[in-house]
Amino acid sequence: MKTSKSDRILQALTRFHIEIPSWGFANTGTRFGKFIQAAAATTTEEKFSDAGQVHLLTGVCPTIALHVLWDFPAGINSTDDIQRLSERFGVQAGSINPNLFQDQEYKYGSFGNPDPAVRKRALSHVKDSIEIARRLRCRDISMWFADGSNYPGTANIQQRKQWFEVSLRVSHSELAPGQRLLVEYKPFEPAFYHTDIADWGMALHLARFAGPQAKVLVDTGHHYAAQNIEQIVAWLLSDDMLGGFHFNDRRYADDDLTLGSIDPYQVFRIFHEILFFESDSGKHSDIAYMIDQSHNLKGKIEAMIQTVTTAQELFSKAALIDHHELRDAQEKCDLVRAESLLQDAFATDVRPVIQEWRAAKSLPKDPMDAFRQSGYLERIAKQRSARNSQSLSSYA
Ligand code: RM4
Ligand code: MN
Ligand code: MN
Repeated sequence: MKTSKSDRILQALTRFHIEIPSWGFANTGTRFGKFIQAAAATTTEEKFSDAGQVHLLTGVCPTIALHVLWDFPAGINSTDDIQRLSERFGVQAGSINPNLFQDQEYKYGSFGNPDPAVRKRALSHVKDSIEIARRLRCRDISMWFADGSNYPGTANIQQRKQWFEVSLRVSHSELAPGQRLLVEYKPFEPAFYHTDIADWGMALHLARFAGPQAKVLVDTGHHYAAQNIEQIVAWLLSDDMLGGFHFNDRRYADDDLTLGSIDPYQVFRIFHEILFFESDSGKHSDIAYMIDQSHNLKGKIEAMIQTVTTAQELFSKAALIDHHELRDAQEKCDLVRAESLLQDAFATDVRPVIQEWRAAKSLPKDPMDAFRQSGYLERIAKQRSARNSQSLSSYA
């Protein structure tokens, strides 16, 4: 590979970080049940420990996304514990995710619930989440709502839109300077007739309504099957409204599969739009790259390492595209030349350069192999198996 090409890769790698989700290390399942893994994390401490391993071996995951209900059992009073875990395991608290979907009160919605007492409760949970984020010096509060309805006529869609507008604006007013409210959208599931924030247009509207520190969060699994996600990314970037990603892959719905396992070209095209935007505009995009996956069958830490290395590879490939030449081909409507620039970059094997970069940073050249050699998995499986065997294996 030419030096100029490997330089582009090395430059891209230097800036690439990705956040891992605490819930990705715990037992998760489908609506038909959970398959328990002996090594799954059973406590927040274990989630931090596993995240620490991923960061230790890859060097690019300095933060962990936390879910308030699952990781802060004492709410705001859990922040000191989290701080201690951060110091002990070498990973900082990252995005803070309020949980507005699990409690019984939220059966008919949170911000969209017809009962004002439930809406108030949801808002107060968001305020607590913002305070948690402030205490831990976390920038982003990621808002995902399960709100919606299952049958036509059962929910007042317009009224609920207004409730969302008001509650998000109030939430925004609680933010400290520099903090951000990220609004996630999802077209269906758990609700199957309507979802209150169903697509990026609705999320964009609500983020704008909430205030200048609110941005849109794109979860790659939250689209209809044929949606052109990179176009959404390009539009949000041009309006300075793209806050971050929840990366995962999918074949059918919100499958939460490993990034790039089904369609790596899709992820590559997303990264390309981001890098092309930067070179076109001269602006540096300030996007939180986060993983939102749940591995029911794969080993959780292995799946996370696989995701992180795939993300690095696809980001590096996208960095190979010569933007100057691409613009020229686009202007001349030289279609095949333009398209080939993407295809050639995608086809390039960037792994040797990534290995070189790892070696220069005293990281293992092959993080997966290093993990398998480390004995960590065997150790935690032994320590955790008794606790995991008592875990519920069914949702019913
Ligand atoms: C949702 C959504 C959220 C995540 C929950 C657990 O489908 O992707 O981001 O927090 O799952
Ligand atoms: Mn998500
Ligand atoms: Mn999801």
